Amino acid sequence: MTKMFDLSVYLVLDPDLCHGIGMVETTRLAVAGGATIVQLRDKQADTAKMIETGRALKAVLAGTGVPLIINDDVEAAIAIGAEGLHVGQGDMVAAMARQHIGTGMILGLSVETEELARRVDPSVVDYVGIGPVFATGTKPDHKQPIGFDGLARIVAMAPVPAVAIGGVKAEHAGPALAAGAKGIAVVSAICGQPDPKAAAHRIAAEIERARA
Ligand code: TZP
Ligand code: MG
Repeated sequence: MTKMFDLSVYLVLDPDLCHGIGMVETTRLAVAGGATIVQLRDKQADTAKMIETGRALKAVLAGTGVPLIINDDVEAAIAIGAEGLHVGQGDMVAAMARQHIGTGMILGLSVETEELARRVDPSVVDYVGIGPVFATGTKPDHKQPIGFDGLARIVAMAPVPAVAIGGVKAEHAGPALAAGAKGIAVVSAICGQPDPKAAAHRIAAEIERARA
């Protein structure tokens, strides 16, 4: 099965950072600016809340072609009819997640080391999120930052496309792509920004520039 997804401008939502205008409006604006994929990540929400928010996001994404990925909640991802699921190393193991969601949904996995990247099964996992590139306040429990050197080493071991995450801003699109990533995943570079559309557009433009 061919799964179409574009990791270029990967918006990861955070309910606290998005609280001003909310996750749904942030998503609408970010996609208007060029976000290519959106993840609902709400570590405090229960499944019912994830489903409620996810359905609202699905509605705002309808017709845009931008896939919705649900973080760490298989049941919600299925109930929402989301395009994908993302799991971390502490979450349900990827092979098990794949069994639950079936072959048609996108499955993303967070990897923090070369060894974890090497162990990724490309028949199970569609993409990896690699990081944190930099220290970030958005994920207080993050692992040791890897920098662009670490990113390049880990990307090289991964058998599937990779997106760089962790303290990444528009100006890091160039070095992230040079390290082999297909795009950058951002929370605070879009969520809570005064103009999320312009913020997403700036990232999209930097990605294009890096590819030119
Ligand atoms: N995983 C690794 S770092 C991170 C996640 C979810 C947070 C990234 O947030 P920001 O604001 O883009 O640094
Ligand atoms: Mg997790």
